[in-house]
Amino acid sequence: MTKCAHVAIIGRPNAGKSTLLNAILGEHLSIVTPKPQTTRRSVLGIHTDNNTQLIFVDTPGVLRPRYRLQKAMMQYVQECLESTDIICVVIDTPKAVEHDGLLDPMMEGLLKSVRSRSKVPIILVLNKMDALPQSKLALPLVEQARQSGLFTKSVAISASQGKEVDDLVRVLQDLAPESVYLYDEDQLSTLPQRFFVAELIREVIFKQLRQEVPYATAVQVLEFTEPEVGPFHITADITVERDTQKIIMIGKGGEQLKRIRMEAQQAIADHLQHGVKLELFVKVRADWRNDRAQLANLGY
Ligand SMILES: Nc1nc2c(ncn2[C@@H]2O[C@H](COP(=O)(O)OP(=O)(O)OP(=O)(O)O)[C@@H](O)[C@H]2O)c(=O)[nH]1
Ligand SMILES: [Mg+2]
Repeated sequence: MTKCAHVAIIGRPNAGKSTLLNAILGEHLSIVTPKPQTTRRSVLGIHTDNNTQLIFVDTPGVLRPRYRLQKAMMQYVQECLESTDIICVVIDTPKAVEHDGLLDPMMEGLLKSVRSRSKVPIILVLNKMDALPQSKLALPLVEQARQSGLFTKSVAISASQGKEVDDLVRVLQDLAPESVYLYDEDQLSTLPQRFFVAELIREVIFKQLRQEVPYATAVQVLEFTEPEVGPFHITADITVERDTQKIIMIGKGGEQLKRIRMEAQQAIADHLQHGVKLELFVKVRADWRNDRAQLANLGY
């Protein structure tokens, strides 16, 4: 008999949730940057091995929403928690040891409310162990987790180095209930190719631009054609909130936008394993992060 489980990956912004999903799948499926609030919606990734299918959902980092966009992001987290068989709570261990403690009030509130409704197993994933001077420094967190009564188990890993990720997968496989597979064994995601293309462009923007601009940016693929010969043609809109941000995005003589285009074109070609010709257009939509219609239009 096969087993199958939905696994929610939740945690604070920048804890390494998307890095973990990618490490488990061995693919760059969910974008990763050094900046918090990189992930904006749920990213589904399927891992089938050992007679067990784990359907992971990487989610946006848990925060107190200021914009309507962030409200939508938190809605994705809530929806994911309501329909999952297992929850992985990822924490930035060095940061928790030095400043934050195990859980901030928001995360604690979220997990307590899950606990009050259901017996779903919650696994504490102590991430970034490579960046902790000594692993024993994490022991007080493990003890705190035990005392909280919220967690089924703790696993210490390094997602970026792929260390102990297999142990975590085994723990999840053991917890999965007997069930038929919900997806084909070789299926990696249910999201369309256009989504991954737009995300790769957003990842480059997060890496190349500073301060508020990446946060005020949305990317939408307008056209994706696959001619019989030659590169795929992809055109995408980059939406920002203000003219000043558009000026930064384009740069002097178009230099900045060219850098974004070149790096994104390469990343997309690597992802699709096919030549790509990418065209980008920068548009201004005032205050889109707070506008319900604009958000829906941009896929949030
Ligand atoms: N040293 C170290 N860094 C890590 C590890 N895992 C992730 N990181 C880094 O932490 C940063 C954030 O990683 P992400 O995977 O984007 O984090 P996230 O939790 O998905 O962040 P949001 O989507 O913003 O909520 C990146 O710079 C990663 O390279 C790890 O195990 N060790
Ligand atoms: Mg992420």
